[in-house]
This record gives sequence, C-alpha cells and structure tokens, in this order.
Amino acid sequence: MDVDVLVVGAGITGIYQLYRAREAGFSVQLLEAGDGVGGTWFWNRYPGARFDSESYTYGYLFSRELFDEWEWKEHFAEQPEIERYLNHVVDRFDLRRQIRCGTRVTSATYDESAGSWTVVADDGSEYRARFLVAATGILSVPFFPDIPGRADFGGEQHHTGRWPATPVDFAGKRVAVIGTGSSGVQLIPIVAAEAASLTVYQRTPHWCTPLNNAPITPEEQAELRADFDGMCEVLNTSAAGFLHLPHDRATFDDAADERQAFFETMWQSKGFSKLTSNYTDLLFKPAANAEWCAFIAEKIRGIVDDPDTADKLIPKDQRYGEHRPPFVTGYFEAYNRPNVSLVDLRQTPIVRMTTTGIETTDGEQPFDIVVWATGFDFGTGALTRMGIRGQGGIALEEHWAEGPTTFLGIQTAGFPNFFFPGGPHAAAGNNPRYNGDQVDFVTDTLVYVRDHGYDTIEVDPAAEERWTDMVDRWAEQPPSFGKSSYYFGTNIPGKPRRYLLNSGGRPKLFKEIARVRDTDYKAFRLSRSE
Ligand code: NA7
Repeated sequence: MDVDVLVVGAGITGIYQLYRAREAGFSVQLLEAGDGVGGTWFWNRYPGARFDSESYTYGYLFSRELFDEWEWKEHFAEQPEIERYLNHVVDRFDLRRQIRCGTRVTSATYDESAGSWTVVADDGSEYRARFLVAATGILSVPFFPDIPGRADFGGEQHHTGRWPATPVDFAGKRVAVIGTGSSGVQLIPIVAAEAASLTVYQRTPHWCTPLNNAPITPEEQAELRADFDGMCEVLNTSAAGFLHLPHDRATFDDAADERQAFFETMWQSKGFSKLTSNYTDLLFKPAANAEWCAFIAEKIRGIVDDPDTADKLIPKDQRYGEHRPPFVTGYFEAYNRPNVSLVDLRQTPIVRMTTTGIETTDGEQPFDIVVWATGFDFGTGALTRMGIRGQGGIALEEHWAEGPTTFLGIQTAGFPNFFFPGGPHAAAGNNPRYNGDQVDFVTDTLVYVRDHGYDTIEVDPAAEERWTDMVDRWAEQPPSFGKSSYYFGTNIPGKPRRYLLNSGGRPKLFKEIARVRDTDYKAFRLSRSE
C-alpha cells in the first residue's frame, strides 16, 4: 500500500481533508490537476472573482492561531487574496510536501481482493491507497454551450472557470461576455471599465442585489478576534453556515412603508443576508416574494438610465431564490457607460460564431475577445469524468446515469472505501462549512474503521436509498430552487434532471451523522480483507 488515504483536489475541502487525515495519523497523498492549490479559487481567477460569503465565515475555523494570524482585507475577499490565504494555510501546516500539483487523475479502480484503490494520473504515475477521497468540487468542469463555429473564432476566448494565469488585457479591445450568472456579473463591471467596448449576451436576467463589500476596519478586525468563539458557535451550528440571523417577521406583518424601509435595509446589507435574513415568508409565499422582487425592479430602474436596458435586466417570471442569487458591485451602473451594450438572447438568439465575432438573428458583431461565463457541469461533473470504477468494474458515470445517489453526500453503494465530501448532495449554503462537516465525518469514519480493525467500508444500499429519496423529495418542496436552476443539472444538455445539493440542509446532515454514530455505523458494511 502506497498510502492510507489518497485525496484528489487541493481546493478548500481537499486541503482540509489532507490536514485532518494526516493529524489522525494516516499517510496521505494529495493529487491536484492545477499548477497550484486553491481549486475553484485557483481556476476562477477572472477579474472581479470574489467571495459572496464573508471572508471570515468562508475561511477555516479549525485553528484559532490561523484565524488570529490572517487578516482578511475585505469583508468579501477577491480571488488573489483567497489564493494567497490557501497557500498560506498549506505552508502554515506544512502540507505542501504531501501535495502533488499538475497531476490530473485519469482513472481510479477498486481492487476487491486487496480492498484498495489503484489511481493513475495523466503523467503515468500510479498510486495505491486504502481509501480514496475525491474532493474534486462541484464547480470544476466548465460548460461551453454547443454554439456552431466556436472553434473558428480567430480572437481570444476564455471561460471564467479556466481563466489564464497571465492577465487578459482588455484595454482597447472589443469584448463579448456570454452569460450573466454569478461569474458574469462579477466580471462585467471590471471589463466595462477597461475595454473599448463590451457587449453582454444575456439569456436570463437574474435577481442581482449589491454585495456591499468594504474593507475590514482595524476595529472590526479586533472585534472578529475578540468574538472568535461566538462566531464559531454560530457558524458551526447555523442551518446555512452563515452569520446572518433569521428575521422575526413575515412580509405582511409590516405596513407598506415599513416594508419599503426594511427592504432598503436588506438592499444595504451584506451578501446573502438578503436571502437568509429577509422576511420569513420570502421563499414560501409568492405574494411576499413578489414584493421583494418589485422593490429590486424599482432599484434597477432607478440605477439604469436607459429604460429599455433596465427592462431587459429585470427578471420576468422568476421568483427571488429560484436561482442562486448573484451579488454585484457596480453591475447595473456599468450599463450606463457609453461603451457597454446588452443583447437579449431571448429576442435575438446566437446563430453561430464566425471567424471574427458573434452572429445573432440580428446580424454579426466583431470581437477581439469572447468571454464564456456560461457556468459548469455542477455537482457530478468532475467525479463522472475521473474514470472511477467500483466493485465488479462498475463505472461511476454508469452508476449515476440517472443522477447521483449517495448517503450523506459522502459515499455511494458499490464503491467501497471511496468518499467524496463537497460533492453532490453536499452543501446548500456557505460551502466550506458544510464541506468541513463532511470532512470531519469522513475522517472520524476512517479512524473508526482503522481502530476497529476493519479494512473496508461501504454504505448499505438501503441507507443510500433513504438519503437519496429524502434529497429528491425535499428538493421539490419550498423553499426549493426552480426547475431551471443548475442545481438540478438542467443547464447541461442531456444531463438527467436530478437534485444535486442536500435539500435536507445542514440540520438533516447533523442528525444523520449523529444517528450513524449512535447506531455504531449500522448504515455501513464493514469488513476485513483476507
Ligand atoms: P451560472 O450561474 O450557471 O451562469 C451561467 C450563465 O451562462 C447563465 O447566465 C446562463 O444563462 C448562461 N448561459 C449558459 N448557456 C448559455 C447559452 N447557450 N447561451 C447564452 N447564455 C448561456 O454560472 P456562473 O459561473 O455564473 O456561477 C456558478 C457559481 O459560481 C455560482 O452559483 C456561485 O456559486 C459561484 P441561463 O441563466 O441558463 O439562461
């Protein structure tokens, strides 16, 4: 056996998994496809990429010393600072010598007689590990729409999720951005300020609200440190993993003028509080949701000078929270610049790309740079492309042909000793908090297996079915995401429509983990190899 635990992916989850497994006394090797650590925060280095969760709620909480040493500059850190932080963590805890970057896993095969995994990477290197932990992330496979002629375009093309290490120079260039999800709306104001012209190709407008970022003042830094324990208590127990506390009133408990005043407070509040601290019935009552949407629509009309452009930017037939809400800084304002224009793809769809630009039903427009902000094969994308073969040689992509089936979003039946924290059926909120819960549970499970003299652990299919049924059933009930949300995989042509988050949320995860412990791991099959 080369190592006890082989971790794939050096994002937030993989780095933490490496740390926890090593601290638990396992020999560990981590393989990372990128040339540096950071995962999502390595690849998504487009200008404007930043947290939508408060920096101090997104970073690690396992070490008080780490928290005290690292002063985040802004409430919502930008990508370069995040990448620096993750590199600092890796060095601070001496993890780098167990990380091999530039090594993409191409196959992982379960050896039934040995109860171990054989993992092969694209450089031909081969590893044997008792346990395989894929921390490959949910947003790691970029999606390019199948638009005819894409390969023929002669200018530069970049996807936000594969941004080059060398900065892209927009100065004096004619730029197109396709896609207005969370990534597109972060990037657009930055490009607008640099490029000669920017044309935004929008298929669906989303309910964008201000991020309300700001530098963290010295007083706030001191407060954060003074209240570390209190903050951890909230973050480690909250349903969504955020600091924002729920509101205590429903929409129509307040009179119209009070609602306007409250919505204004929400508009001025930081990040996700618009979702988590808004009126309690926001996601449950259509009339309540419509009130908040009308408030945002009015804000958009107030910011955007051209009424036609404003109208295009206002979502129609989409409730707030139907999709993951994007957060913006100067986004709507960007459309007031003379060099920025908006193309509504519902009115004039893209026909094809040409060697020089983009052709819609309204004609062709030439570009020097085209940016694809068109999202990802969310949730299962990385896992189903890694050549994972379980018992009897079954391919994970076949096992999940109708969508993922998991237990706690960490294991699937037929794939012993294989775990995937931070994968499908994981988070529904502030990702690192959920993924951290999963890593803690995976690590405790590995320790349990080792300390009880077992070699293999595999979830009981009945336990997997129970959990998956819960995920699928609850995904259809309020406060649910909409049917067209990429959380159902519907953005990828041909992908089965199946819920990809944990619709039971963190409370359900905690409850089930406690049950596993209380019942002495009854949900798993444990065995000793010969
Ligand atoms: P998203 O949120 O999936 O957004 C992708 C965007 O690309 C969205 O506006 C899509 O429009 C658009 N898109 C996708 N396919 C096409 C085609 N064929 N033509 C035009 N436009 C298209 O990805 P992001 O990278 O922005 O955000 C991902 C996550 O990163 C986010 O949730 C945060 O967690 C951070 P659509 O809305 O489908 O009509």
